[in-house]
Amino acid sequence: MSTPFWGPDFGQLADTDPEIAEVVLDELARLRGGLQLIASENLTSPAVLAALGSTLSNKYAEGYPGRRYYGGCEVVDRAEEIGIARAKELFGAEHANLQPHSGASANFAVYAALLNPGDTVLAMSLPHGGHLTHGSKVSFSGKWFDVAAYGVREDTELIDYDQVRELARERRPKMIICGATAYPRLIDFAAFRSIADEVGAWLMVDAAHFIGLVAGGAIPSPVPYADVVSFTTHKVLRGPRGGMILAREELAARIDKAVFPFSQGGPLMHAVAAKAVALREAATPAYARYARQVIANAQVLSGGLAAEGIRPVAGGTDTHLALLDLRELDVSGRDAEARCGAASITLNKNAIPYDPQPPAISSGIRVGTPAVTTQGMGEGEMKEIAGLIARAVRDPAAAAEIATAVSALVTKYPAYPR
Ligand code: DSN
Repeated sequence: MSTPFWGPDFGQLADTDPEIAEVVLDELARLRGGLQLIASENLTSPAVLAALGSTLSNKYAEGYPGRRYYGGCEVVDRAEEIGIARAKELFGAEHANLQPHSGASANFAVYAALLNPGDTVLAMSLPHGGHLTHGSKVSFSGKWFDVAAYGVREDTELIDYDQVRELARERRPKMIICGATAYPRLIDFAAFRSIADEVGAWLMVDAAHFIGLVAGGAIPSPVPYADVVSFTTHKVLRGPRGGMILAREELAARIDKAVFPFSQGGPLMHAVAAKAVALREAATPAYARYARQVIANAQVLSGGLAAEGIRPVAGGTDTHLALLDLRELDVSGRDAEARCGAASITLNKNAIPYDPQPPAISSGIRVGTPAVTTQGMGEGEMKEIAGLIARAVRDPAAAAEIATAVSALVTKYPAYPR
């Protein structure tokens, strides 16, 4: 490098703004001090953080590489071109757009590219594991589009593909969405493709939760089946907070125009560069091992909780997350989340399919292994964690004792080792 890197300097932050410096340090201490089991979170690498905390944040770069509305974009163009090339290669995609600020922004752009307000969309219902942007009335998707919702079968808790086909025949959606936030099993993309083809619908796969497992070759890819694949970059994929869209070449211009200028302004070029870094990391053999270990860990954690009398929804997991039904224990998801929090275990309450409780209380919890696997934990630690979760949920009085055991674990497998 011809010039010195002007990167994150914590001393300057501490001098300029001690209040925010304290927040940053406290959050690092929180990450290091407990178990992070939120299935949609991970611990991104120092290299990704360095790109995020760089001077690329300064640049206005509306448009795309070589076609910008501002001068001086020749350097940031390189970051986006490198990132696009890496995304296309890693996922075998014909087109990639790295500019969406988030998963919701990416999904908004896909709707904008392929649909008009009032068009019909068929997507998984939120209470059965879908996402707000898949047709919830409180999001643009449910307010501006006509949404038909499929779910999981009550007996198997697996996606009811017969229901998907029947609803598609009856409602003739213009777009079908698959992908979920709380579905632990693999999705049959070929079945969705066949249903979409039968009714002439676009197939959008929201791969936010599992794209990191796809990147590591640990589960099948939706790319050969979908017209468009949207995702966030910060979950298993372990990149910066943000979104991305992959598409067939014939949809490239529509997707790009829907991101900018239709729904976003200037791209966050520091985030685009950080996404490129994450894609490079995800193309390594070490990352492929990581992705496989994330699943192995989730399976042991889910099995360990089952052995403790906590029922895994859908009988277990093929992915990075498990959804647990707490009704046998007579503890709500809300109380379980609080009890685990008191024991330094961070996880979230979650609706289970056919949940008798409202979402703010819920009957389940969701656990995921991306972060603890990044910390180097394996199956042995997952067995121990299953026991700690079960005890924390059952016995609020044991919180301090459990927190001591958690502290021993995270001292051995630290987040962001010093
Ligand atoms: N908030 C994410 C999750 O936790 O699954 C989805 O957007």
